[in-house]
Amino acid sequence: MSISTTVPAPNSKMNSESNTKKVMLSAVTPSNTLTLGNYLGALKNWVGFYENYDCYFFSVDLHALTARQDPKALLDHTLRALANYLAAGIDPKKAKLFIQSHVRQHAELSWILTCHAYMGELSRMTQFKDKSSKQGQNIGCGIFSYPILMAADILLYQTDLVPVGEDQKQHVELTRDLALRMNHLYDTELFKIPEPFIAPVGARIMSLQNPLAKMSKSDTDPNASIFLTDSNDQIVKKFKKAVTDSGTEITDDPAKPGVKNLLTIQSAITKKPIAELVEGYRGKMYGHLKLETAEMVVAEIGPIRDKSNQILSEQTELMKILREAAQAASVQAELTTTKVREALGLLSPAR
Ligand code: ATP
Ligand code: LTN
Repeated sequence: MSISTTVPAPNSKMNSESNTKKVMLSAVTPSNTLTLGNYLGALKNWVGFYENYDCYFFSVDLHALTARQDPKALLDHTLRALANYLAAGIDPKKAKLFIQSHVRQHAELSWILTCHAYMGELSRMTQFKDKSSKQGQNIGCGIFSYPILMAADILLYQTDLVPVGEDQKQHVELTRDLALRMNHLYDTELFKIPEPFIAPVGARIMSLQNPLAKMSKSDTDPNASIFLTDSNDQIVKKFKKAVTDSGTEITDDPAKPGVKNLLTIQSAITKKPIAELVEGYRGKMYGHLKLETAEMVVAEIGPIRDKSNQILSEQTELMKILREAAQAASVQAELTTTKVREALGLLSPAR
């Protein structure tokens, strides 16, 4: 499979047959407040090149149910994620921003795909292995079939490109396998075969407390992750406490994962190559690196936090955006599900 690490050339953004824009789609699970990892690995890339695509960006509330959620917190996180998308720079006139459960076809297609997926392929998903090992004896079925719902999200809209962080590559590969299987079984092009877009830098931001583990919004150590709700002071404090490595020299060395993580964060924000950043730190101490990284992060995500709070305080406008986008997304979703129902011998209901 070819993995895009550069944005496709402008002339490839059109579907040649229909002369319409290609489709870009992505989502974040509202299992907690979004982190700097979600921002640099996902959101920042969406913002970077969404304007030339027909875009679907949503908050996957049904995915969040794979772990027990406090209902009020789930609602807050679902809306805050969408406010973050807007605050990060996505124009709701140019992209559809909505809540997954508002488009019922996601759940419907997910069931149909479930009946075409294999236990073996799902048990090989590394995220399933990681997450199920933390759930003790009663492992939820949702955590097992989670990638199928993600495949439904993607395939419903005949998606071309899926910008995600490194950890989601395997799920997009499974999506491709399911799409190819269905197209072959029913001898018709039910689904487009999507490609992941993994940014060359920032696709895997590590925990500030354990630079060998991914920064994750469900990490129980509050100092491990920078949240998009953190105050400027909290951001600076967390970076000051960040685990670095033995030694004093600032180099791009796999044996210094803590230092490398801070350089990666800077590189993802400034777009400067890590080698150039390292040059600028010659003769400087880890303390400089931590403080300057904190300042860059404050400058990058501080305005997004403030704008998100403002959007959430005027919820009528947000609700209008979500309602209209869900209606528009439902039209495309229904076209795909009707095609699938016909191919499988399911009678579509009269509308
Ligand atoms: P959870 O802790 O609930 O599993 P998460 O923080 O891992 O959540 P997801 O909702 O699974 O985040 O991911 C949303 C998007 O952010 C995906 O595209 C994912 O690849 C990306 N992403 C998540 N964590 C990171 C990270 N540490 N670095 C870069 N990208 C990330
Ligand atoms: N599983 C993804 C979130 C997700 C997603 C999607 C990402 C759900 N549906 C569709 C891209 C496209 C995750 O990051 N945990």
